[in-house]
Amino acid sequence: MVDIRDYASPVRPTWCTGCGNFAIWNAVKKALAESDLAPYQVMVVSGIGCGSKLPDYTTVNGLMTLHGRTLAVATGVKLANHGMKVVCTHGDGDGYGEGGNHFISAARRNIGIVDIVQDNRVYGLTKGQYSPTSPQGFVTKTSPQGAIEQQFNPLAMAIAAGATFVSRGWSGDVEHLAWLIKQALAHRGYALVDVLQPCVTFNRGYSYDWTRPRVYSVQDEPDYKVDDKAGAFARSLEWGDRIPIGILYRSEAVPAYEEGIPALAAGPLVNQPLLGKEREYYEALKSEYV
Ligand SMILES: Cc1ncc(C[n+]2csc(CCOP(=O)(O)OP(=O)(O)O)c2C)c(N)n1
Ligand code: SF4
Ligand SMILES: [Mg+2]
Repeated sequence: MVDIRDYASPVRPTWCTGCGNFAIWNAVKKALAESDLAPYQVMVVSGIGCGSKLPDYTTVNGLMTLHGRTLAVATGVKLANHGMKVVCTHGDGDGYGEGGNHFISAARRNIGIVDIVQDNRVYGLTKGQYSPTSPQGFVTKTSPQGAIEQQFNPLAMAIAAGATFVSRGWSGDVEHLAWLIKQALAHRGYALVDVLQPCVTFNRGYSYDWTRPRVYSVQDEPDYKVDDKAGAFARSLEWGDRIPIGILYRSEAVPAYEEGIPALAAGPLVNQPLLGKEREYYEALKSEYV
């Protein structure tokens, strides 16, 4: 039986006191342990940003990549070893800004990745520039007259792009978030977990006190149909006094990308014998370095 302490690392986080990343970190570890996944069975891929430091603080296979390239690298990891649970933890700037095209591609491919986006609606690490999910009019040092662009809606985009698991959690409720991540881990294909996360240093507008009275779980709504795509899309547009969290959309009808690749039918690539040129290349490298 896996215990949450199996994921404990002696490395202490450098996040600001009160940062929502602490709750996300705890929810990730809790969900992995409760899914009975041992650290060696999981790869956590991140980018560059405050939230992207999560694998550093967790005893797990971890890979910090380039800003915006988290999903691209995670796709490679999944194809090299689809027996592994691949989890991404990265910010809204990383996932929806520079990584925006990878987000759409992962959703439409339905590749088996759990994509946890630490959505503080700001560039935290680089000290507070507006991000795609910042509201219009958001005043920062680089937008003194307020951000001009419209706020990006990741849930609506994910549904439109063909994602089969679209959800939102928030870092003020670790129990609910851990449950959500567990559901995402059990999903076949791409699973988005957008997490509303206060950045207490650079985005004070979205505080815990602002968010708490607004969020409600769609799973608590009578008659909510999680497989109703049009209904989920309509719900994803809700923002303001009422903000839906929970699993907005889930479909098990679409096979995962890795299930459709003939070369993977014989098992994960890492377990398959090397053939032809690849074998020669491997032998040459081995004789040089081993
Ligand atoms: C290719 C590249 N572009 C830009 C940067 C600069 N940069 C580093 S982190 C970051 C934004 C971080 O914001 P987000 O992804 O939302 O993460 P947060 O810090 O808010 O958790 C940027 C623009 C970089 N390091 N590399
Ligand atoms: S700057 Fe914001 S996101 Fe980064 S650690 Fe501090 S509170 Fe968290
Ligand atoms: Mg951010």
